[in-house]
Amino acid sequence: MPTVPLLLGRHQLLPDRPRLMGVLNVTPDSFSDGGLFLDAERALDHAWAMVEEGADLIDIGGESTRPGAEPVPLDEEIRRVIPLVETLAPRLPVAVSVDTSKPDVMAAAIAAGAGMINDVTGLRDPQSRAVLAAAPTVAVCIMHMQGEPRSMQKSPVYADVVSEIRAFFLERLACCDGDGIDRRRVVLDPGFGFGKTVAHNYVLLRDLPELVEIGQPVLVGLSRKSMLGRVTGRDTADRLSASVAAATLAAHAGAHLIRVHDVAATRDAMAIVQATRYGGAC
Ligand code: HH2
Repeated sequence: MPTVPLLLGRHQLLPDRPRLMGVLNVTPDSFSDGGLFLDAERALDHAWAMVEEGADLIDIGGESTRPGAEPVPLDEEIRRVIPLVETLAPRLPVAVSVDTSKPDVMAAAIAAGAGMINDVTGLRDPQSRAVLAAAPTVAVCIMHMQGEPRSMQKSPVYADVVSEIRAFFLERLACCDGDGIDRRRVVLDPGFGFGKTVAHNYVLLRDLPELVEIGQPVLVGLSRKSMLGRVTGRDTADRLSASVAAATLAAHAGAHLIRVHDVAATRDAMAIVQATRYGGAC
């Protein structure tokens, strides 16, 4: 497990307990909260509410990555995301992360005060790596995805999903080293639901400690995902218990950052993990 705090611009996160990343999607088409926060006032209120509920950082996304999603043009993504970052980053007591794969959005987000870039394409674009290399206090999440959102769920195939993702992470870390992105800024995410079958996702959740062993902070996003619906038979709006259960398993397996839509409900579960795994607060 990492021993140094994760630097996120003017904020930092100690690796002493599982941390919650609250999701704020300002999109019309996200799979579970699409259209809810398109109105700027509602988006701001929701960000503040998640902080009050215990979020340790807020992840703002302007482009849905659900299976089959269409890409969003650059100017539209900037229009959705950047004014919110400009308003929230200087005022919130926690860091703002921006969920984007476009280097121009990354650069604008960093200029507006974002402390973290969350790239579901794993910094595969050299221009994105150049943006991050020029921003040494900003953290970056490198997520694994097989294929791209439009087609990723068609027929994902792995010989061994855990060792292939582990190898991908090691290759990405070496690439960051080569491009001047300090490893201490890099968070790794196996990308639940991104080019994986339901069976792959559960193997990854079970064997998460093998990825935690790499020694980087690990982020997971399981909240409301279809892998939970497939096992429980529940629709997206009715996956709270399953989401909290999955977050608990991931945190107990050593994940440091848990990306969730339901901060309040997950926070108590994290306190139990903290007491069990990290010996905190008792
Ligand atoms: N999942 C989603 C989006 N971004 N980023 C990381 N690092 N890890 C994830 O698992 C992850 C992510 C999908 O969830 P959501 O944002 O709710 O939906 P959509 O992509 O439809 O906006």
